[in-house]
Amino acid sequence: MSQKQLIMAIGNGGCKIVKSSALELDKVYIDTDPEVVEKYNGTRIGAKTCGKYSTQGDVELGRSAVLESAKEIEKIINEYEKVYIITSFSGGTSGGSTEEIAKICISNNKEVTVFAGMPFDFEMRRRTLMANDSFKEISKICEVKTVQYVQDRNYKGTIGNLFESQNHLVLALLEEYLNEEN
Ligand SMILES: Nc1nc2c(ncn2[C@@H]2O[C@H](COP(=O)(O)OP(=O)(O)OP(=O)(O)O)[C@@H](O)[C@H]2O)c(=O)[nH]1
Ligand SMILES: [Mg+2]
Repeated sequence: MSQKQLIMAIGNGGCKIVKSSALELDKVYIDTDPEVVEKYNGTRIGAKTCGKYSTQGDVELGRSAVLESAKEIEKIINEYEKVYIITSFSGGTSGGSTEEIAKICISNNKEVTVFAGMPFDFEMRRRTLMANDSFKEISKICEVKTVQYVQDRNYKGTIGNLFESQNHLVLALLEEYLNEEN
């Protein structure tokens, strides 16, 4: 593939997924949460919109954060032709910011595909509802591929192990996509 490609992690879950990827493509980490941004040496969006914290689950704040920081996003994507967004739906950043960033990519003539983990059964039902909404809305503007990790009822491992399993599945989806493209 001769096109310049960028992997963009969005939100806390997205950053964790991308951090575990061995793919040798350029990577950026984006979040509204200053702690996460520091940890991954990423870019903070929406500092005025969100203040000290992240969107704390507010999709509308996630959207506003991107509008506040649109210039930074445009600068980041400028040299690329294809953007692969990796996220984990159900947060305000993963849902609201992802949708607005995808719109910026499209209006700057970038190809954009979203790869997202969906919430686990043990999380609050509200998270599943929010994730489903984000999937529906973002699917209207670009391709969205999701991973729904189904837990075994007798699973005895830790939550950390479950997240890791889902991280691998999301990255496998991206790798499969890249192989098909090349
Ligand atoms: N696959 C995976 N998912 C994770 C991980 N950590 C958190 N998540 C999931 O990510 C989803 C979204 O939560 P966050 O990533 O914290 O939300 P956010 O996008 O940062 O948005 P805010 O609401 O602004 O904090 C939740 O359903 C979490 O279960 C992880 O390590 N791997
Ligand atoms: Mg967060």
